[in-house]
Amino acid sequence: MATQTIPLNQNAEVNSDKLVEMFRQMLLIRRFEEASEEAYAHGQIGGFLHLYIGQEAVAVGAISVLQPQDHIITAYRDHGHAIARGLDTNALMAELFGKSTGVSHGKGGSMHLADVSKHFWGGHAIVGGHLPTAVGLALAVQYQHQDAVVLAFFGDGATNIGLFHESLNLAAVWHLPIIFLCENNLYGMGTAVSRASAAERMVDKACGYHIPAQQMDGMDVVAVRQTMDEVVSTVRSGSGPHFVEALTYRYRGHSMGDAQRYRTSHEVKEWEERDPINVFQHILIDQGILNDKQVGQIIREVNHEIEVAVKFAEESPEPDPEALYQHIYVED
Ligand SMILES: Cc1ncc(C[n+]2csc(CCOP(=O)(O)OP(=O)(O)O)c2C)c(N)n1
Ligand SMILES: [Mg+2]
Repeated sequence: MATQTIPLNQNAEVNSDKLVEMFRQMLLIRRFEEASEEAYAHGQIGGFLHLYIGQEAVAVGAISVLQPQDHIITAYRDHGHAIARGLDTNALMAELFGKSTGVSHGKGGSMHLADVSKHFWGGHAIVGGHLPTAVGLALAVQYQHQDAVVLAFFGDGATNIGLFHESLNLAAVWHLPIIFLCENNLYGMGTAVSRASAAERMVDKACGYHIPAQQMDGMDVVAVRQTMDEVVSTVRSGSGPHFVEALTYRYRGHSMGDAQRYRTSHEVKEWEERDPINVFQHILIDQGILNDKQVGQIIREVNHEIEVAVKFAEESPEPDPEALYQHIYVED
């Protein structure tokens, strides 16, 4: 592999190893979700399953600039964030299958992936419900003088929830080290942003709280990394909260079984032409960072990792019925 760098800004460059790793992670997320889609169709996964396919560049680019001590929290479309944070794909797939070897012992499922050892605080099903928790994490960072920042992911729909506004307000009042990262994929379930939100640019909602805000191309992993590199450094140096809006798109329905009558297949196709993985693969090949053979090798390795994860999930035991009484709050 040729050693090359792609300039990000005056202070930061990404070397070829990092670029290849970001490519591998996006591919891993895509294959993980394609495999989970198949397992869902076979009845091996139950409940809700919200796929992140199309949005991979956001999680991978943003999380690539974090340090291990930084905190991440997200909503129910959480597979991509968990994989980008380095959670084990065996334990993640087992969680989707509801098995005891899952990251949440099979009790959380797709929407509640978490690993506290990696400062990955989940996976939350209530739209906007995790944002006060994100602010609480940032308050703890400030109070305990941790050398960390909090990165909170949420969708465009969450910005219409009261908790979102309370969270931005307190984060600004307390000058907390938090980055609000809104993934604007143009829809909240079957409702277009233009039909649900008075402000169509999510960044405009941060202005009322005097929080600096910017948009970025969420289909371009290098652009995401560049923006987030600057934002995370600023927040780490004590600037107070920042807001970033990633312009992105989900290729699949909101959840499994969505008939998608609210959008045309032409619209989906247009976004697929800007696919973050395909576009990045071409850039890496054009710049001589990878050749076709090396891309093939990465694809084989990723496919193998996912096959292993599915087998692990299939062969893992169901949780013991006794486990129903563990990890709950009880009063004697
Ligand atoms: C408080 C609350 N209201 C409604 C729902 C039902 N619901 C689940 S996902 C969703 C849409 C949210 O859209 P968005 O925030 O844009 O995230 P995306 O699904 O696009 O990633 C809704 C309304 C919920 N889970 N919680
Ligand atoms: Mg949305």
